[in-house]
Amino acid sequence: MQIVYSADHARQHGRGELTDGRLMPVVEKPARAEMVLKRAQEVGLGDIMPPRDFGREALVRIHRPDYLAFLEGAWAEWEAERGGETDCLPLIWPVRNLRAVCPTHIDGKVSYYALDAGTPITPGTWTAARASANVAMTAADLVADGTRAAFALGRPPGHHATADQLGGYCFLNNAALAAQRLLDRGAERVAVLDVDYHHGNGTQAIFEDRADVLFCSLHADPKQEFPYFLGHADETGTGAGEGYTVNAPLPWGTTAEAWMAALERLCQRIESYAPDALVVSLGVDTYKGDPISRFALDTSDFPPIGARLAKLALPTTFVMEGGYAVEEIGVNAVGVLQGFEGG
Ligand code: OKS
Ligand code: ZN
Repeated sequence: MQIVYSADHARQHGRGELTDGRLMPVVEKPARAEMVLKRAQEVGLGDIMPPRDFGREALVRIHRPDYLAFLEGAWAEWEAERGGETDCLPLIWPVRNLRAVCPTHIDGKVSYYALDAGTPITPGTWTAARASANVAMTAADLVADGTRAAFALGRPPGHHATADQLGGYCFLNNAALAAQRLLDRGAERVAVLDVDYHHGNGTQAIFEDRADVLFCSLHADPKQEFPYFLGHADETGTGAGEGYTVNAPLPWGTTAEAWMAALERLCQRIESYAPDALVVSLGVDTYKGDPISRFALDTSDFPPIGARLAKLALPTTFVMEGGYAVEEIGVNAVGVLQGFEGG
């Protein structure tokens, strides 16, 4: 399998995330991608190539121009106001009974453009996020060119990022950009299957009113788990997109057996949609040892996931999302891809 990778991911290294009432070391850190790369090399998964730069015109296919301008300039504004000692994090949101009018001061702006306080903007965020997006779009291009499958080995992840908001460690929606790239390269219908432990609220929001992208996700029930405010089973799409969003929320403690049964249902929906290509938001935070998650999949459960996806017989772009058990992330993520190639 062709692998796309950029060392620029390491430019995103937050100093802290607000979690459990404390500023804690970030879990979404450079070692994650390095461990996946190391494992891919160990098992000879495939050739590794750098991304090409798709530029701003590709990003505005999915993201709002004012959001991109914010992301590009946020660190400089923060540094000018606060010095460079701390990461840029929000503290107030335009929630119920407030108005979502974008402020001019960086404190207000970051709150307007963020959906949580766990996603630090750092000196390298803009560089790293663009590299991750370019990795995803390069992988999609390979698939558009006729490659059976490609793996976008990037971070920061993307599936929580919306057209105009960062959050859940995500800035640019890499999977959405990959799907859009496939459409722009001639696909008529693309399915996005999100197997990360968390609901891909950003991807769903981006495509909810469209029928040219089927969004399917299995994830921890938002009644119990981040991102809490999207990902329920009754969200089925809006307007022209009605019927093209499918959510399978699962309870804490979900085992491989129940998880695979849910995957089977989503795969059947994808088969009936008959897309031209598949994008997989590949998170392995479903692993039982994940430090922030509560599903019970074991390392041996990951290859069968890839094998089932291979049976869809679709040109497939895998885009790396979550997974925070750093010691096992390589074996688990590459395990899915090995299962795909063997299946
Ligand atoms: C805050 C928890 C934030 C969870 C972010 C989830 C990131 C992720 N302590 N998304 O797929 O893995
Ligand atoms: Zn996740």
